[in-house]
Amino acid sequence: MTENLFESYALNETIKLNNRILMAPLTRCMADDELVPTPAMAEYYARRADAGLIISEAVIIRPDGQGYPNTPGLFSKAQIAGWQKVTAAVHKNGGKIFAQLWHTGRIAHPYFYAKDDQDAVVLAPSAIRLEGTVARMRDLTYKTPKAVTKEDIASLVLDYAKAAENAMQAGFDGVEIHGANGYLIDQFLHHDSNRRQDEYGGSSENMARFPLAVVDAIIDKIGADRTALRVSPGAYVNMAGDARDKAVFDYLLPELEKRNLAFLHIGIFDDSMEFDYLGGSASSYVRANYNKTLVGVGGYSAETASNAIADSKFDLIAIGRPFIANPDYVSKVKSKEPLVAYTDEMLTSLV
Ligand code: FNR
Ligand code: 8K6
Repeated sequence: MTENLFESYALNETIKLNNRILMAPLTRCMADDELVPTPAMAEYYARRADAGLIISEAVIIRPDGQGYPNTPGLFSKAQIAGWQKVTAAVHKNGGKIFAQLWHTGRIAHPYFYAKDDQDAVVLAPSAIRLEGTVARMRDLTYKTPKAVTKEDIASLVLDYAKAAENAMQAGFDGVEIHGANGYLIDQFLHHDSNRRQDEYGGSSENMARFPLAVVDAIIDKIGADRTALRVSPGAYVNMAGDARDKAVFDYLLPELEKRNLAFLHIGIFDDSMEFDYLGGSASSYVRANYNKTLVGVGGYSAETASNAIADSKFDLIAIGRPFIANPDYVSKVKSKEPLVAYTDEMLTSLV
């Protein structure tokens, strides 16, 4: 039984989805050296246009947000023009696509944006380095970031809003703010990475201040009906968990609910993971504290997703790795054809 996945779903008055299956954001590191999306990327997304909604791979809002090679941007004219081709190709095939807006914070590396500048900084809420090296570039060790000043914060908020405007100019149907997976916005929301003592740290309200400022600035530019957010209340990547984090999300979720976002999306690789301090899985915790459209994700098959939606665990499902392996995921599920299994080797080419 997977019929409920093929019901249409209105996010709001503006955006109606043909089905409940979202393509999850999937970084592919295939943009050109100016971080412009290529024609091959337009074809890759167009092949997946029968998803109810595609969420693009994470797109950096400005150069110092880059933490991996060849991740696309949305801050130059050429990047906007490149994305126009992607969105046109998806729309031509009857699909919808949101841009995922990204700044990696302390996961950024100057190698990507300031190769010759020894003094180039990495920005984060606090000057706390993540142990380890950049995925795919193991000789690059993470740097100790600079704790952002209030001026840095103001400029980041402006640049998020500008990137959202650029996304609209590029023809996207909306944006999903990447507030998950231990990147900049998430770094403010967890005690492991936010040790600030000013109005951006310490209390739950202070730790949520920058994330909410970004949300509000984007809503102001493009409207709440086209604005979504991904969050990771359970720290599971690029971050250590802290029982005090729950209070931050207890405060954040009702604040988000007031803002009438298009949807809220969980950031997790495996939703069967339980977090002691959340009292269960990330999705069950968010569902209990947030009453609007929720997107589940993380290790679901069409069948388990359909059951979870039937049980009201969330409203929409995002599918990641199976969509890499099966461009025709939606039609295969609908016609009950077998799926190709995902393998990491598939990341080396865009199919
Ligand atoms: C991801 N994921 C991810 N998440 C995100 O918010 N932005 C991103 O750009 C990426 N990039 C990315 C690349 C690759 C290669 C993988 C495998 C994953 C996480 C992704 O959206 C999703 O949450 C997980 O893949 C879990 O869903 P599945 O794959 O079990 O359906
Ligand atoms: C949490 C989202 C992370 C986005 C990072 C992008 C880097 C991609 C790495 C994915 C890991 C999969 C395994 C690597 C196989 C390499 C084959 C080239």
